[in-house]
Amino acid sequence: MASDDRSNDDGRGTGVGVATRTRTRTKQPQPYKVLMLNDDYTPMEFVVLCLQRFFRMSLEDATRVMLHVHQKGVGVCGIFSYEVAETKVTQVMDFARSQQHPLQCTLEKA
Ligand code: TYC
Repeated sequence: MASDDRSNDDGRGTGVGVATRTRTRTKQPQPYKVLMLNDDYTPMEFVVLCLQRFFRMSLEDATRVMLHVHQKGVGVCGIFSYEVAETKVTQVMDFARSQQHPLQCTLEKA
């Protein structure tokens, strides 16, 4: 019917409509936490640099997260899709290994 707001009739009397309805039951991607683990050897400055470089943290936020990990043993760097989380873990681990630091970074379901 022409007066129905939900009609997709093109209004030009052609009887032609456009299919605009789409399914809304899409699934959100499962989020993943990237975790930084404490160790006794990696310099604090290096951890702060990683948090700034790979997680785009300010110096203040990076220092706060690094100290949390240093004191509690583990801390969250951020929450991402699986693909992004895995990329961040690889970037941190590759950089740490290249500088011969034993820093460990991992991911888990949020
Ligand atoms: N515990 C390290 C030190 O005393 C610092 C450190 C912090 C290492 C956080 C790893 O994820 C880490 N030098």
